[in-house]
Amino acid sequence: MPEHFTRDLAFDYKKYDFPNQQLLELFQALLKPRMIEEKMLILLRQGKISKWFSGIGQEAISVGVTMAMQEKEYILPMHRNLGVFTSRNIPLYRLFSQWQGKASGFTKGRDRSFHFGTQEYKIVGMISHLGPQLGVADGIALAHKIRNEKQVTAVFTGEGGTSEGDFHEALNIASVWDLPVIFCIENNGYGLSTPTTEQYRCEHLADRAAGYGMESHIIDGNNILEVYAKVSEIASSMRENPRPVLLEFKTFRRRGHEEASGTKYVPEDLMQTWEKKDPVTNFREYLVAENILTENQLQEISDEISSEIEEHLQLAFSEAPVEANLKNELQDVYETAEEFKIFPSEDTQEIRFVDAIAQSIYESMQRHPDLVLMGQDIAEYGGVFKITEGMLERYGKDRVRNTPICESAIVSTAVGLAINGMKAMVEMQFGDFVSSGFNPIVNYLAKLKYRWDQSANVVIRMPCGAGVGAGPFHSQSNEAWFTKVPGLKVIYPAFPYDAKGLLNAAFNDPNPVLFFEHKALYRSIRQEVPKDYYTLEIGEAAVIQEGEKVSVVTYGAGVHWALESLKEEKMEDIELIDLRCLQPLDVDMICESVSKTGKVLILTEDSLFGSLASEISAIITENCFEKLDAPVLRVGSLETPIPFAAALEEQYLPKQRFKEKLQYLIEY
Ligand SMILES: Cc1ncc(C[n+]2csc(CCOP(=O)(O)OP(=O)(O)O)c2C)c(N)n1
Repeated sequence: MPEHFTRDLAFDYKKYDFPNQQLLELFQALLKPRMIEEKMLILLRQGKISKWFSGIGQEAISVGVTMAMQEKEYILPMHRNLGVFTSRNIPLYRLFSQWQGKASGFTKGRDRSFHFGTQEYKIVGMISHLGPQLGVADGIALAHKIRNEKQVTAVFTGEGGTSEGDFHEALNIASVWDLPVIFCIENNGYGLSTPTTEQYRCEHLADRAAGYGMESHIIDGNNILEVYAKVSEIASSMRENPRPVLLEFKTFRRRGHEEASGTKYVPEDLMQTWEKKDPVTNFREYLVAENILTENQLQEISDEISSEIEEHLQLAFSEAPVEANLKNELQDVYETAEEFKIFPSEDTQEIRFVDAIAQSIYESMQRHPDLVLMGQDIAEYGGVFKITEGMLERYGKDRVRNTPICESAIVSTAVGLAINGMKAMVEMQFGDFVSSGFNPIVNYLAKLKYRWDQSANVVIRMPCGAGVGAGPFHSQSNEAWFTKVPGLKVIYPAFPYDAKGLLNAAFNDPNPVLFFEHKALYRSIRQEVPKDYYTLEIGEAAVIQEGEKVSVVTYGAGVHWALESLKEEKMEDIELIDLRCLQPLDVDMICESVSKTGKVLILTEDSLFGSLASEISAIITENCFEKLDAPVLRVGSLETPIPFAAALEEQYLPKQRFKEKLQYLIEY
């Protein structure tokens, strides 16, 4: 017995029957993240690397799960899963450069630590918000399932993350849709400083699976062989019989939440208990005791890893820091859309706004066999506005999907579909409900391209707007929540022709697009629209009426209110601009018009404070000040929630105030 082998092992490794070579490979994979972390601790103390979330003592989970997966299968790790990255054989200098914010990393210095993904290694890293990636795993798995590829997807969360709504939503979707996702909970006792007793009240988190109608297993997360054996077996069975499985890995966080934050809230005896269960030492001692690993081999393996670490660290340290390049920063927020335009034919028919949208979806489903529609009640029922009626019969259940009521995880699922090579449309039942899916839109979707160069072809349709007596939660104009988030495109058409051409363009665009559809226009506005498929340019406004006296800049229902008022009040010579797209905004057309008329009124259905109208006003003041003959004026809804009763709603909306302000400007 070797000298250092001084105690009984914490695990019965013997019951697993793996060839020696495989055991050695597992050991090597297990040792690597440990040795990297030990080195990182030194560098951290020397101030040479930034913030670090230690996974010391938890490596068997990352390594065991990754080794049990096929290389082509996606893994979505968390902040303590270094072993996932090393087991996928990412060159260490790239990881080190990533942690130092250097160009050879994965985010060009734009994001830190493990906040990145890489298609090359089939890893999709976390965003700080923890929960959203569970839904992203659903989307990745859904794409595999639709393509019948027999692949599983593994996603990680800590036990703290299981308290987020995203956890519940993602597991529920995976269950309802039989998605082959391995949900891995690393239960390490603490979420930052919060112990499990203050995080949840069930005995085991695995017990929650029953509530989702899902299979679950509890696995000793410190026993590499148990992790590897069970996950291998479960993954093979899931490939043949697609279904989600919840795994709770019991383990312990032996270091502070982040290095330097300490562990003084953790009882000493707990630390000691778990130290004895260390996954690396126990496995090493077993292999040595069984003569599977000789002392010489152990030395060789350690030396090899050590010199790999040193060599790659030198590479990373010798790399120059990233330099700020304004052009690159700005151009990497959006994926460049391919030049793609299909001109409208002259064969037209008069249709309603709602029909134009339905036509676009129908034709786009035809053109893009990888486009998936998701939304509440959109399949058999056809959606609450009947826009997707008939799509299920035509395109089938795989591509036209009713969703549970879970906006957040459905947006995340759409992200996952896009990451795994498909296109997704999400219909918000009412645009108001987007608040429940806000996080993955503004944090995941919007930042993907900029962070790790991943485009996301996701269109979120937003039935919106007031004037239909629908009250505070079915009437909002919330476009300004999104126009200020770099990475999103925002389209808001006012006519059937634009709606069809722009929605078609949105499905072609590789960027996330929010597509606003005013409900009051659905069945009230008709227009001659080309029967065939065509696209319009995203980002071009339209002059609806030319004039010299005043420019009216508006969008959505505002265009129709303006047209009505101009007609009713016989206000002539007014230039009316329909923005059509709010992000990107056609600043040139706005400035051109204002330079010509010298007066401008910006009309929005939104409340004014912080609205797009305010932004446009600032743009005009900054760019066209010398051309102005009057103050830039805005008119919008009241600074109140949207009321239900007709008289209140009428007072809330800016229709009447628009006429008064326009008259004032004409006379100014
Ligand atoms: C939505 C959100 N809330 C809070 C935080 C801050 N935060 C980061 S990690 C963490 C603890 C996570 O605990 P757990 O999921 O158990 O993972 P562990 O760190 O233990 O591996 C907290 C509170 C966050 N990143 N995101």
